[in-house]
Parts: sequence; C-alpha cells; structure tokens
Amino acid sequence: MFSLTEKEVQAQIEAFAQFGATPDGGITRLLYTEEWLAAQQFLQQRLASIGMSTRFDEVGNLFGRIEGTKYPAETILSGSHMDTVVNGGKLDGQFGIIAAYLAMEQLIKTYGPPLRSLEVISMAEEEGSRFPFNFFGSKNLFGAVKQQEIADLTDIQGVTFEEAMTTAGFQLKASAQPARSDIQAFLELHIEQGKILETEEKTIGIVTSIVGQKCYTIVLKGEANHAGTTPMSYRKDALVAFSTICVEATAKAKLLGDPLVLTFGQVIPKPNVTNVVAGEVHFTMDCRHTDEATLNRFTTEIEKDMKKTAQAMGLMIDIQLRTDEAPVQMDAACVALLQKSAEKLQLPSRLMHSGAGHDAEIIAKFVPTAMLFVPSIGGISHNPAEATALKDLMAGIETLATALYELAYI
Ligand code: HGY
Ligand code: MN
Ligand code: MN
Ligand code: MN
Repeated sequence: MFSLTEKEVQAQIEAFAQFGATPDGGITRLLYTEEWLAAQQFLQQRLASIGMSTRFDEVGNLFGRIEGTKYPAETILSGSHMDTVVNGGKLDGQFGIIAAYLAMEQLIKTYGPPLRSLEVISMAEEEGSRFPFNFFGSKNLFGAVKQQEIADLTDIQGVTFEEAMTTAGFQLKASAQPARSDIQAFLELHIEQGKILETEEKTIGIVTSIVGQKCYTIVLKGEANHAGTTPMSYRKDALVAFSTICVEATAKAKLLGDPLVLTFGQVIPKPNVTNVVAGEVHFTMDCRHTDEATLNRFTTEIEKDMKKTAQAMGLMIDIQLRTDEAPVQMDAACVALLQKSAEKLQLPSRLMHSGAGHDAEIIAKFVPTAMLFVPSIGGISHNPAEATALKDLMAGIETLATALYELAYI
C-alpha cells in the first residue's frame, strides 16, 4: 500500500533522538526542558510540511490536523508522548508519534484527504520522570489538572513544576473546559517493552487492558547526625528506615506473585554524604496489578507497614499518592479493528494485556481507544538498548494506517 521505506522510518527516529541525546545512545527529554521544547517545535514543522494545521494547547500538547472532507467534525486521533525517562530509549513514546504522522501521510498520498478529520497528538508528558506526576499531557485532554495537584512538585534541581511550565511558555488550563466531543477514536502504537511478542514470534500485539497503577512520593524524616559519634542505638537513620521498608515490602510483593510489580525507582537520601547519618530520605514507590481490589489491598497494607516501621524507629513519614489509576479495558470495537487490520496484512498477532502504563489508559475513559504493540528486542525498555526490528516498526505503521483508513476513509 505504501511508498514508505525502512530508511525513512529510521531517519525520522534518529531525527527526534537528537533532542536530548545522551552519550550512550539514549534520550533524556524531560517535560518543559529546552530539548523537549525543541523536539515539539521540530515536530510542529514536520506536521506543517505534510499539510497539517498545527496547534499547541495551554499545557504543551501538540496537535497536527487534516480536515475531513465529509465529516470534518468527527476526528480520528493517534499519537503518543514526547517526553522520555532519564536515559531512555529512542522508541518509547516518540515512535508512536512518528508512526501516527507517517501513517496519515501515506494515507493522504495514496487516497487523498480523509472523510473524517485525522489528528496526530504529541502529548506533553506521560512518564512522570521530571516531576512525580504521570500522564500530565493526556490528563489535560479531557479535563484540566488542577493547580493544587502540582503545587508542591519540584524536580531534582528544585525547579518547581509551575516555573518549568511558564519558562517553556505554557500554563495550566483554565478550569475544566467542556471536553472535546469530536474525537471518535484514539489509537496508540507503542513498543511492547516486554518479551512476549518476541518469544511467541508475533509481529503485532493488540492490547485488551492496561494495568492498574499507584505511584507515591514518600518522605522519611529522622535526624541527621555525626557518623562517628552517634551510637547505633541513638540514631534516627532515615536510610536504614527506607531500607527496612523496601526489603519488607519487596518480600511481600514476591509472596503475592505475578502480575503484582513493586518498584522503588527513586531514592534520595539527605544530605547524602559519607559521614552524616541520613536525616531524610525522599523516595518513590510504583505498584501495579491487573486487579484493582488486589492493588488497593496490597498498597493499603504496605502503607500501614511503612508507618509502623517509621514509628518504631522514631521517624516521621509523609506518604503522598500521586497517581491512582485503576486497570482499564480497551474498546472492543477498536480492538477488533486492529485484529482485522493485522489479519489483512497477514501479520501474526495476539491479544495481550499491558504491564506498562500508557496515555491510552487515560484517554480510554473518554473515547473509544485501543493500542497496538510491536516487539521489543530482548524485552528491553527505559534503556538506551531499547530496540525493535525495522521490519516490525514498518509492520506497526502499516497496521495503524490500515485501521486509520477504516476509521477515517470509509
Ligand atoms: O511506567 C510506565 O509504565 C510508562 O512507561 N510510563
Ligand atoms: Mn515509558
Ligand atoms: Mn511510553
Ligand atoms: Mn505511554
């Protein structure tokens, strides 16, 4: 169907990978940084060059749009997130944006303008890597993140969320405006970030549900003290308290078993020097499960355990729940459409659940939504070694284009 070449796809990926490139071949492109803004502006030019009208919304989500000739008020949306984790790979997020506009470009080249409007979205932020707030872009699509939700958030350098946002030229949305009612469907193409497709030699994964996720920022406050003159029994060592919490919670997670996952990804002792007993530890906890009741039960128990450990060691603890997303089902009709599209292209595919969180889980609450995955080599992701065979990237784009054709041209 297409004139798109593997070389063009690779070139697009490399072009965006330059924004926030890290020495070992990864990308660090955090919300509202210069490299993030440069990548969004580069995309804006790219979308305009294929005839799309482009616009940023208040918070920095970027849209590219081709008006439908017959039903312009009905919009088919596809895209993903422009931000990355620290030293992430070249595909997580940005490949879903590149695939969306390449698929649409091919459709317009092959069939002319669509009957319904086609829109690409580059979401401002999904990872929660700079500030502990996930899905900031998609959460502003059909609603408005409130000032109090980000008021106390700072990045690792102490820059506040609001300073970063205004410096980049963006602002919070005024209180929730009427949600868009024109979007008929949202499709997100993403790398699997796991090993199932590769192990089963499937080219396309079609997501049926996305895991439930609870993310916390937690502060333990003990007492900084002299490493040489403070006897062990006098210490209020926040790092020892954190370690106890981490080991005990991890043991409970292992006991409960798959698909529960528990991650203490960020741990910042203060003052973090060799000869001072850590007076404070700021850390994050990320817990996920496919079953909402199990997730809630487990995290309630861990919260209780943390408070008990802190109290027993004479420390203060402050637990803030930052992300609280229940598991989400994808839209059955969109799932069936993706299955049909993969079959049409004779691509081996399978239905599957997503252990990773995605913008699709936020958008699915408002419009019919589905996701398709392409295999991750070795299942590696959130790592510069993240990679997918070019033939699989192409297959993902073709499958997406086939589904978009059904939605926008029929
Ligand atoms: O953490 C995740 O699952 C996603 O990459 N934000
Ligand atoms: Mn990610
Ligand atoms: Mn992602
Ligand atoms: Mn995502």
